[in-house]
Amino acid sequence: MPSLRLLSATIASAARGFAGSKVADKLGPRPARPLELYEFEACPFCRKVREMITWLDLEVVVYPCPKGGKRYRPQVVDRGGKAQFPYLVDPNTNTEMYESDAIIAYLAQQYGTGQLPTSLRLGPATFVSAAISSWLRPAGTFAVDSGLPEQPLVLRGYEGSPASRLVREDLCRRELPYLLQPNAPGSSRPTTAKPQLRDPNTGIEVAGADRISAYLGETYGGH
Ligand SMILES: N[C@@H](CCC(=O)N[C@@H](CS)C(=O)NCC(=O)O)C(=O)O
Repeated sequence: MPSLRLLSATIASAARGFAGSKVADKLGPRPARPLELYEFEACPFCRKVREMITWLDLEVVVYPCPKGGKRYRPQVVDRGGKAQFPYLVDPNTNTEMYESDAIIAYLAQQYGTGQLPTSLRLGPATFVSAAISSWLRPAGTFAVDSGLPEQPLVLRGYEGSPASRLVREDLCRRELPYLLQPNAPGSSRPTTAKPQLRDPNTGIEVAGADRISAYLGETYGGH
Protein backbone atom coordinates (compact mmCIF):
# COMPACT_ATOMS: atom_id res chain seq x y z
CA MET A 1 0.00 0.00 0.00
CA PRO A 2 1.49 3.41 -0.96
CA SER A 3 2.31 5.76 1.90
CA LEU A 4 0.27 8.96 2.29
CA ARG A 5 3.19 11.09 1.21
CA LEU A 6 3.68 9.01 -1.94
CA LEU A 7 -0.03 9.32 -2.66
CA SER A 8 0.04 13.09 -2.29
CA ALA A 9 3.22 13.33 -4.39
CA THR A 10 1.42 11.33 -7.07
CA ILE A 11 -1.55 13.70 -6.98
CA ALA A 12 0.88 16.63 -7.23
CA SER A 13 2.61 15.10 -10.26
CA ALA A 14 -0.78 14.30 -11.80
CA ALA A 15 -1.77 17.99 -11.47
CA ARG A 16 1.01 18.69 -13.95
CA GLY A 17 0.01 15.77 -16.19
CA PHE A 18 3.18 13.91 -15.10
CA ALA A 19 5.24 16.38 -17.14
CA GLY A 20 8.95 15.67 -16.84
CA SER A 21 8.57 11.94 -17.41
CA LYS A 22 10.26 11.50 -20.77
CA VAL A 23 13.24 12.60 -22.80
CA ALA A 24 13.02 14.42 -26.15
CA ASP A 25 13.37 12.23 -29.26
CA LYS A 26 16.20 14.42 -30.51
CA LEU A 27 18.81 16.09 -28.34
CA GLY A 28 21.50 18.67 -29.10
CA PRO A 29 25.16 18.66 -28.01
CA ARG A 30 25.98 17.39 -24.55
CA PRO A 31 27.67 19.75 -22.09
CA ALA A 32 31.21 18.78 -21.09
CA ARG A 33 30.59 19.85 -17.48
CA PRO A 34 27.35 19.56 -15.49
CA LEU A 35 25.22 22.68 -15.31
CA GLU A 36 24.45 24.20 -11.91
CA LEU A 37 20.97 25.10 -10.72
CA TYR A 38 19.97 27.08 -7.64
CA GLU A 39 16.32 26.35 -6.90
CA PHE A 40 13.83 24.98 -4.43
CA GLU A 41 11.33 22.20 -4.74
CA ALA A 42 8.10 24.08 -4.06
CA CYS A 43 8.84 26.85 -6.58
CA PRO A 44 6.72 26.48 -9.75
CA PHE A 45 9.24 28.41 -11.87
CA CYS A 46 11.97 26.03 -10.71
CA ARG A 47 9.73 23.09 -11.56
CA LYS A 48 9.45 24.23 -15.18
CA VAL A 49 13.23 24.36 -15.44
CA ARG A 50 13.60 20.94 -13.81
CA GLU A 51 11.10 19.50 -16.33
CA MET A 52 13.25 20.90 -19.14
CA ILE A 53 16.33 19.32 -17.59
CA THR A 54 14.61 15.93 -17.63
CA TRP A 55 13.41 16.53 -21.22
CA LEU A 56 16.98 17.29 -22.33
CA ASP A 57 18.51 14.55 -20.14
CA LEU A 58 21.05 16.97 -18.66
CA GLU A 59 23.25 16.38 -15.63
CA VAL A 60 22.92 19.27 -13.21
CA VAL A 61 24.40 20.00 -9.81
CA VAL A 62 21.46 21.23 -7.76
CA TYR A 63 22.08 23.71 -4.94
CA PRO A 64 18.84 23.72 -2.94
CA CYS A 65 17.74 27.16 -1.78
CA PRO A 66 14.69 26.64 0.44
CA LYS A 67 13.22 29.66 2.19
CA GLY A 68 15.35 30.52 5.22
CA GLY A 69 18.27 28.57 3.71
CA LYS A 70 21.72 29.94 4.61
CA ARG A 71 23.97 27.78 2.43
CA TYR A 72 23.30 28.65 -1.18
CA ARG A 73 20.80 31.53 -1.15
CA PRO A 74 23.55 34.05 -0.34
CA GLN A 75 25.61 32.70 -3.27
CA VAL A 76 22.82 33.62 -5.68
CA VAL A 77 22.64 37.12 -4.25
CA ASP A 78 26.44 37.44 -4.59
CA ARG A 79 26.42 36.16 -8.18
CA GLY A 80 23.30 37.74 -9.62
CA GLY A 81 22.35 40.53 -7.23
CA LYS A 82 19.04 39.24 -5.82
CA ALA A 83 17.42 36.26 -4.12
CA GLN A 84 15.30 34.97 -6.98
CA PHE A 85 14.98 31.36 -8.07
CA PRO A 86 15.63 29.53 -10.34
CA TYR A 87 19.17 30.68 -11.14
CA LEU A 88 21.17 28.76 -13.73
CA VAL A 89 24.95 28.64 -14.09
CA ASP A 90 26.44 27.05 -17.19
CA PRO A 91 30.20 26.72 -16.70
CA ASN A 92 30.52 25.50 -20.31
CA THR A 93 29.55 28.86 -21.78
CA ASN A 94 30.17 31.13 -18.79
CA THR A 95 26.46 31.93 -18.74
CA GLU A 96 24.48 32.77 -15.61
CA MET A 97 20.81 33.77 -15.60
CA TYR A 98 17.57 34.28 -13.74
CA GLU A 99 14.08 33.88 -15.26
CA SER A 100 12.62 30.43 -15.87
CA ASP A 101 11.44 31.15 -19.43
CA ALA A 102 14.84 32.56 -20.42
CA ILE A 103 16.57 29.53 -18.85
CA ILE A 104 14.27 27.09 -20.66
CA ALA A 105 14.82 28.86 -24.00
CA TYR A 106 18.58 28.89 -23.40
CA LEU A 107 18.64 25.16 -22.63
CA ALA A 108 16.50 24.39 -25.70
CA GLN A 109 18.89 26.31 -27.98
CA GLN A 110 22.10 25.10 -26.40
CA TYR A 111 21.34 21.44 -25.62
CA GLY A 112 18.19 20.61 -27.58
CA THR A 113 16.71 21.31 -30.98
CA GLY A 114 15.21 24.65 -29.96
CA GLN A 115 11.81 23.01 -29.29
CA LEU A 116 10.03 22.90 -25.94
CA PRO A 117 7.86 20.01 -24.78
CA THR A 118 4.11 20.67 -25.15
CA SER A 119 3.74 20.86 -21.36
CA LEU A 120 5.95 23.98 -21.33
CA ARG A 121 4.11 25.64 -24.22
CA LEU A 122 0.69 26.07 -22.63
CA GLY A 123 1.05 29.71 -21.61
CA PRO A 124 -0.83 30.54 -18.39
CA ALA A 125 -1.93 26.89 -18.06
CA THR A 126 1.73 25.89 -17.73
CA PHE A 127 2.22 28.25 -14.79
CA VAL A 128 -1.11 27.44 -13.11
CA SER A 129 -0.57 23.67 -13.27
CA ALA A 130 3.07 24.02 -12.15
CA ALA A 131 1.90 26.16 -9.24
CA ILE A 132 -0.78 23.66 -8.21
CA SER A 133 1.71 20.82 -8.47
CA SER A 134 4.35 22.69 -6.47
CA TRP A 135 2.10 24.02 -3.76
CA LEU A 136 0.18 20.80 -3.12
CA ARG A 137 3.18 19.57 -1.16
CA PRO A 138 5.04 22.30 0.70
CA ALA A 139 7.62 19.85 2.09
CA GLY A 140 10.50 21.33 0.07
CA THR A 141 9.84 24.96 0.97
CA PHE A 142 11.52 25.77 4.29
CA ALA A 143 15.07 24.99 5.40
CA VAL A 144 15.86 22.74 8.35
CA ASP A 145 19.25 22.32 10.07
CA SER A 146 21.45 19.55 8.67
CA GLY A 147 25.05 18.45 8.30
CA LEU A 148 26.93 19.58 5.19
CA PRO A 149 28.41 16.81 3.01
CA GLU A 150 31.89 17.42 1.59
CA GLN A 151 30.88 16.26 -1.87
CA PRO A 152 27.48 16.53 -3.56
CA LEU A 153 25.32 13.41 -3.35
CA VAL A 154 24.22 11.77 -6.62
CA LEU A 155 20.54 11.27 -7.40
CA ARG A 156 19.09 9.24 -10.23
CA GLY A 157 15.42 10.02 -10.78
CA TYR A 158 13.31 12.34 -12.85
CA GLU A 159 10.96 15.28 -12.46
CA GLY A 160 7.63 13.56 -13.11
CA SER A 161 8.33 10.64 -10.77
CA PRO A 162 6.44 11.08 -7.47
CA ALA A 163 9.02 9.03 -5.56
CA SER A 164 11.85 11.19 -6.94
CA ARG A 165 9.96 14.24 -5.80
CA LEU A 166 9.93 12.94 -2.22
CA VAL A 167 13.70 12.57 -2.35
CA ARG A 168 14.15 16.04 -3.83
CA GLU A 169 12.03 17.48 -1.01
CA ASP A 170 14.22 15.72 1.57
CA LEU A 171 17.40 17.02 -0.07
CA CYS A 172 15.96 20.49 -0.58
CA ARG A 173 14.89 21.35 2.95
CA ARG A 174 18.23 20.02 4.27
CA GLU A 175 20.09 22.14 1.67
CA LEU A 176 22.05 19.07 0.57
CA PRO A 177 23.73 19.65 -2.80
CA TYR A 178 23.42 16.85 -5.33
CA LEU A 179 24.31 15.88 -8.84
CA LEU A 180 21.03 15.10 -10.57
CA GLN A 181 21.36 12.42 -13.23
CA PRO A 182 17.91 12.31 -14.83
CA ASN A 183 16.83 8.86 -15.92
CA ALA A 184 13.37 9.30 -17.42
CA PRO A 185 12.27 6.90 -20.17
CA GLY A 186 14.39 7.69 -23.25
CA SER A 187 17.40 8.73 -21.10
CA SER A 188 20.99 7.65 -21.80
CA ARG A 189 20.94 6.25 -18.24
CA PRO A 190 18.86 3.21 -17.29
CA THR A 191 15.37 4.11 -16.07
CA THR A 192 14.66 2.65 -12.63
CA ALA A 193 11.31 2.27 -10.90
CA LYS A 194 12.77 3.68 -7.69
CA PRO A 195 14.94 6.78 -7.26
CA GLN A 196 18.53 5.91 -6.41
CA LEU A 197 20.83 7.89 -4.18
CA ARG A 198 24.59 7.44 -4.04
CA ASP A 199 26.58 9.20 -1.35
CA PRO A 200 30.25 9.51 -2.33
CA ASN A 201 31.00 10.72 1.21
CA THR A 202 30.05 7.40 2.79
CA GLY A 203 30.14 5.06 -0.23
CA ILE A 204 26.51 4.11 0.45
CA GLU A 205 23.86 3.56 -2.24
CA VAL A 206 20.18 3.50 -1.35
CA ALA A 207 17.08 3.00 -3.50
CA GLY A 208 13.48 4.06 -2.87
CA ALA A 209 12.10 7.23 -1.32
CA ASP A 210 11.47 5.84 2.18
CA ARG A 211 14.91 4.26 2.54
CA ILE A 212 16.60 7.35 1.17
CA SER A 213 14.64 9.51 3.57
CA ALA A 214 15.74 7.37 6.52
CA TYR A 215 19.37 7.42 5.30
CA LEU A 216 19.42 11.20 4.97
CA GLY A 217 17.94 11.67 8.44
CA GLU A 218 20.45 9.27 10.03
CA THR A 219 23.44 10.69 8.17
CA TYR A 220 22.76 14.43 7.92
CA GLY A 221 20.09 15.06 10.56
CA GLY A 222 17.06 17.25 10.00
CA HIS A 223 13.63 15.82 9.43
N1 LIG B 1 9.86 35.55 -13.32
C1 LIG B 1 10.65 34.70 -12.48
C2 LIG B 1 9.93 34.49 -11.17
C3 LIG B 1 10.76 33.68 -10.18
C4 LIG B 1 10.20 33.78 -8.78
O1 LIG B 1 9.35 34.62 -8.48
N2 LIG B 1 10.65 32.89 -7.91
C5 LIG B 1 10.26 32.95 -6.53
C6 LIG B 1 10.07 31.56 -5.96
S1 LIG B 1 8.70 30.69 -6.68
C7 LIG B 1 11.36 33.59 -5.74
O2 LIG B 1 12.51 33.58 -6.12
N3 LIG B 1 11.00 34.15 -4.59
C8 LIG B 1 11.94 34.78 -3.71
C9 LIG B 1 12.36 33.90 -2.59
O3 LIG B 1 12.02 32.71 -2.56
O4 LIG B 1 13.08 34.42 -1.74
C10 LIG B 1 10.90 33.37 -13.20
O5 LIG B 1 10.12 33.02 -14.09
O6 LIG B 1 11.93 32.72 -12.92
